[in-house]
Amino acid sequence: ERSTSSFSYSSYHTLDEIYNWMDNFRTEHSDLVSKIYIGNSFENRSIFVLKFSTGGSQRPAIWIDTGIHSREWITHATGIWTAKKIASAYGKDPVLTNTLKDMDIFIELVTNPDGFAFTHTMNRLWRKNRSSRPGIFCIGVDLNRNWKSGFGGNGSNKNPCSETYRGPSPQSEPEVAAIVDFITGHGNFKALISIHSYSQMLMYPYGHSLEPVSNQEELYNLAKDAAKALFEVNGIEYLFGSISTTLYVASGITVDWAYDSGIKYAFSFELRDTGRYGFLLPASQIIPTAQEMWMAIRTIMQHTLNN
Ligand code: ING
Ligand code: ZN
Repeated sequence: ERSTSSFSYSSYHTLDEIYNWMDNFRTEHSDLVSKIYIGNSFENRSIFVLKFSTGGSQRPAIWIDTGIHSREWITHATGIWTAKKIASAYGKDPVLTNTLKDMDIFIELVTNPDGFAFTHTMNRLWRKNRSSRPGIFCIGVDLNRNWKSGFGGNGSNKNPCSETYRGPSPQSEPEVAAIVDFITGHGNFKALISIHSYSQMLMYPYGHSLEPVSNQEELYNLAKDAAKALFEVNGIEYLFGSISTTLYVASGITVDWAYDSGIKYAFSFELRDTGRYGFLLPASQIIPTAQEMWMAIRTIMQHTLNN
């Protein structure tokens, strides 16, 4: 395909289709959008982020990642819809337009490309990446347990056969190291939003500890406002609070690393639903899920811009 006009935003897509869409998308919005290569996966697939920028250099930035767990297909789909929304709302929606006047937005749509390809060919419910190491018989590390903050703690597993296997060391996985290098090298990220499914929650650090973060009251109030904005779209309720108190203790996770790296607006979504379809959410729910998530993200963007 040579244009995004034939792309269905209400369907799930393969890796090749998404990568092809990214190329068309940045060509069609070359004034606003660029595609940045940030590294390779374990199986040597290229990893890209889309950058939305109206100029400047190293502007304060907002990060969004989707698909770190490959079976969570609704996250890639909402990420694509969100990218399209940003391009079409620029110049129309004052909140987004003001944000892009001063800040850049980065979206990593396929954070775990090897796992994602595997969900299309071999096992729809594959979660981890596809790394292997000599003498270890199970494949894959949980990319949401491989980060430095709290690495090895409760809610992560040292058994390579576990679904929450943390890997041999922090950032051992190229998919995590690519993000750490990019965000650290950039040096001016203010917000990070890491998208998962399912459970309908909006959460902030910490996951590895029950201890409240220093701006916990601010994050609580922001999550509350964002969940309200989300609810007003379709009447879908999202619980909110810290990860460890709302969901469970989990160590070595993306948002704890972001927070401890100085990114004070670090959030993780668990998108629809609450378990009826779970990871196999019908494609008919992609657009409503994305529309409601957008209003929450917009709330977080606005707060980040104003603080
Ligand atoms: N659940 C997440 C997991 O990695 C989570 C929960 C989200 C923990 C964000 C920490 C941060 O266990 C899913 N569905 O992946
Ligand atoms: Zn997940």
